[in-house]
Amino acid sequence: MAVERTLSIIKPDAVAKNVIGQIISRFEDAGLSVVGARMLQLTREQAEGFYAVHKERPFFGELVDFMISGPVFVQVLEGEDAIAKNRDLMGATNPKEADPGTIRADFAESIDANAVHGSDSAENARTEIDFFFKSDELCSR
Ligand code: RTP
Ligand code: MG
Repeated sequence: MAVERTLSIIKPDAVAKNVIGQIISRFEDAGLSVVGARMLQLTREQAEGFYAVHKERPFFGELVDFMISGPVFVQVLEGEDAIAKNRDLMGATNPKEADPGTIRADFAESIDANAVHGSDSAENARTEIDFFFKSDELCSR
């Protein structure tokens, strides 16, 4: 397994619930490290650009409205097999279908307000990390 980086977003619902720290602990306990992070309020243009791959989907409008409904916490996680490991820790997109003990099972309310985003491939991880961070804003251990 290779050391990888992946983009994680703690979405507005989880930020509003004040569980940023609890979610980061899940990542750290699984062997992932935060190598860059910041809190921001996405603009509509940023949210539309970030989720452009979904722009033809019926849920696109709701997804963008939700992602700009409050601040988000964006972070880059680094570690062995980080992309798949993050997806495993997140759980299924719909929290009702997420395995017990996953972040979405424990912190999410609905398929829209589902607590976290995680990159789903190495190529998308690179694109998504570059969307939010300059290289000198990321620091490996
Ligand atoms: P994410 O991109 O946020 O990490 O989530 P994901 O890979 O598990 O799911 P994806 O298919 O990429 O969808 C992105 C987000 O759109 C919302 N969604 N709503 N109503 C629906 O059928 C539906 N499907 C997806 C979710 O909030 C999902 O996280
Ligand atoms: Mg996705």
